Amino acid sequence: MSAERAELRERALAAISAAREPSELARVEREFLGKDGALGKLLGSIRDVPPAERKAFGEGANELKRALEAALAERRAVLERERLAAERTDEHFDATLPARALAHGSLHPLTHVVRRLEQIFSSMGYAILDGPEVELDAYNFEKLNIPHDHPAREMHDTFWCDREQRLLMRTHTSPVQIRALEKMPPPFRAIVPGRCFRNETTDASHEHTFHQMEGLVVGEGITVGHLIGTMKTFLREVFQQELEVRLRPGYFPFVEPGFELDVRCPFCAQGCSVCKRSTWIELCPCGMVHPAVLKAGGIDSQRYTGFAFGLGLSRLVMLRYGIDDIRHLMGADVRFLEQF
Ligand code: FA5
Repeated sequence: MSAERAELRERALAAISAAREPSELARVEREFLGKDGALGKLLGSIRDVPPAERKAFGEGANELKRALEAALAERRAVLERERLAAERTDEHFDATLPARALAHGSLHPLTHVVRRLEQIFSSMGYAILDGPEVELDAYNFEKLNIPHDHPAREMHDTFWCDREQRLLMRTHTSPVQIRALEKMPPPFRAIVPGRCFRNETTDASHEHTFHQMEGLVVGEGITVGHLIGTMKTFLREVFQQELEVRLRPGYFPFVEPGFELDVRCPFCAQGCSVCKRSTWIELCPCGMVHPAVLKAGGIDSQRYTGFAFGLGLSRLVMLRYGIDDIRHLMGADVRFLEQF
């Protein structure tokens, strides 16, 4: 019997190491270890073994089974290694190719500009404030000296959230002026970068959602001179050159006097497409805080004065990076954003 087992072992091991394909190996496995395989037949012959030798016979058969299983596993691993090696030398595989670069995110141009402005104004002692985007009519209009029936409301095409509750999407960052006056005792300086919303038709220079940066300075003896000095300082920092500014009269119910501040075009001397050939660029509305606004914020308007400005941030970003259509800023086109 043991000679028969030895012969089976030899035959099976030879067949296993001769197998060149996993399918061939599977066939060898069936031939020797399968249900009707050679080893099964050998075990079936235990009936012909004298009872005294049956135990040894069974142990021998089991040992052979384990040996064949181990040889099969080893051969299977060898075939798998050979398959991988063959794949690696395949003509399409170039081990010298550099790995694909990871895609890095980039900051939005608005974020770049806001961060720079925050640095500049903080270095001048300004606090950076925030305010709600869903605002009360009282803060967006009433307390800013724009009562219910005031025609200036028509310039702010408003998205109403709830007309009964007088809740709206803020149309400018100026409501934070009142919130600051209510909370901060003068003297103080603050800027408020943030999103604003207007229900207007969009074009290359108008968006329904855009960014402004409010500025507010309140103290004793604040004058238009402080306003001009501040604007010139911040423009010098942003454009890295000394730029002339000019004030034209402008009307906003919450400032008196009110101005439009223009800046000399930083890109040309004789006129270009950015300044529409005028050499001046309209930068931001501003003015001296109206006494009615100071009063609405609980401030003594006899003692304190202040100036305020409302910088169109989206437009400053366009100017800074030479972007010709404001809709790129909120368009979420990655090809555009990746440039910054
Ligand atoms: C205001 O919003 C005033 N709150 C500004 C102000 C503040 C005046 C403090 C005086 C004192 P105006 O509606 O003009 O003003 O908007 C200010 C700036 O926001 C504009 O000059 C423009 O740059 C920008 N802006 C206004 N509407 C849009 C829009 N739809 N899309 C993009 N930018 C806009």
